[in-house]
Amino acid sequence: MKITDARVVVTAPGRNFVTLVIETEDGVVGVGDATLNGRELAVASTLTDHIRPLLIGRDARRIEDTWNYLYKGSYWRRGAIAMTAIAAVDMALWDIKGKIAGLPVYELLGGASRDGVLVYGHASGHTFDVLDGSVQKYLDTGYKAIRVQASVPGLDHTYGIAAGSAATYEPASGSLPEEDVWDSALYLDFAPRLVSHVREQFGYGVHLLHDAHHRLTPIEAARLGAQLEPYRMWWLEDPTPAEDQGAFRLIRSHTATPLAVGEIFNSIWDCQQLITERLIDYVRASVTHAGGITHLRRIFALAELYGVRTGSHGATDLSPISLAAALHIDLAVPNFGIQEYMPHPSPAEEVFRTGYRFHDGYLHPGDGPGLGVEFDEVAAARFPYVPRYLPVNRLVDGTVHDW
Ligand code: GCO
Ligand code: MG
Repeated sequence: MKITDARVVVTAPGRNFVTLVIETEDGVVGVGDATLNGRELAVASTLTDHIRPLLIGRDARRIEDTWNYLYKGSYWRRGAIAMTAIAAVDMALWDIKGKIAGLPVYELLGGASRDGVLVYGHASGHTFDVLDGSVQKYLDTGYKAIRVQASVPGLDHTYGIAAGSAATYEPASGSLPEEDVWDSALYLDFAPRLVSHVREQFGYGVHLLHDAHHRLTPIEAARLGAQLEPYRMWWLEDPTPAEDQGAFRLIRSHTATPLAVGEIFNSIWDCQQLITERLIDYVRASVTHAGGITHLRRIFALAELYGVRTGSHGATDLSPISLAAALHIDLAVPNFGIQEYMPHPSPAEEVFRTGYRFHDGYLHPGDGPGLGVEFDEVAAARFPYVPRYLPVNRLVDGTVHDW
């Protein structure tokens, strides 16, 4: 079954998404997500200028061979742009395979290991009052797990807080990134108060998560983890930048608060030490940024050997195709932990018609063949690309800081 076309569509229904559409000589069409927040056009060019010519004429059924051809064949390995491009091809080929078989992708991955995929929602607020309202909304909708973030008093702007009653926090449009000012001392005083407040208001019947967004030093992270222990978090996310995997030994030796890391990882090599030394509890690699279903499965299989569970990134910059692919994997793998879920901003649903469904705190990918997402290219053309950057973080004295 030869590939006859592979085209990239960049569209912004509510936010930017990059989608790869692969067509075959039999008329079966597969779709893959290639969105890399703030670097969308680089992945689009990699796919259009360098990968498309390699795909035309290849057998769409040879997923593993195509993955290795693109990964090993390019000589230059890994990196967010290359791995996101390979991921999009891989997702589209799994979509095609499911459609040929007439089966949802999770059936091809070994079938369902559970009835539904536990998800966590994002509650946030500029004040505790707004945060409480947001938590209550998620509880009323049936969520069993909630990430809690609030503006740090003393800082002008804290990343990850939705404006007003909005459910998402998208980067502002513009030709330059916004710049935030960060102060770890203010944050470290505030974060335990934030979580303690939520426990006082809502008790211990809901799982709580919190994201530190790579901003701490290892010893700061160790202290925060220890202070959060009484509140029995589901996880503390990205306490430090994880390029330094060994730093987690220090954090781990000081705290029993579970740790989740990996939304920016793009290969198994980024988390090899974290997993094999059991330095984390959840690996957050995503299907779009970590090489597609083929590679993410390998990361999760390695994690399974060491008792590390999955907790994939699922913010709105991962398109509905990515979320669908994640749900198929989540449903199938034995060591699933939790899936991040932020419903996509309107009008994404006009462009991506999804088959997944939310019920009582769980998502299910649906039982349609393939990934179960229909991509409407005519609708996509109505929403042209808008340049947007993720913000940049600086310390009070102007030093660029991790974020
Ligand atoms: C999360 C993330 C997001 C990312 C964003 C980057 O845990 O959901 O940290 O807020 O920053 O997805 O593109
Ligand atoms: Mg995060």
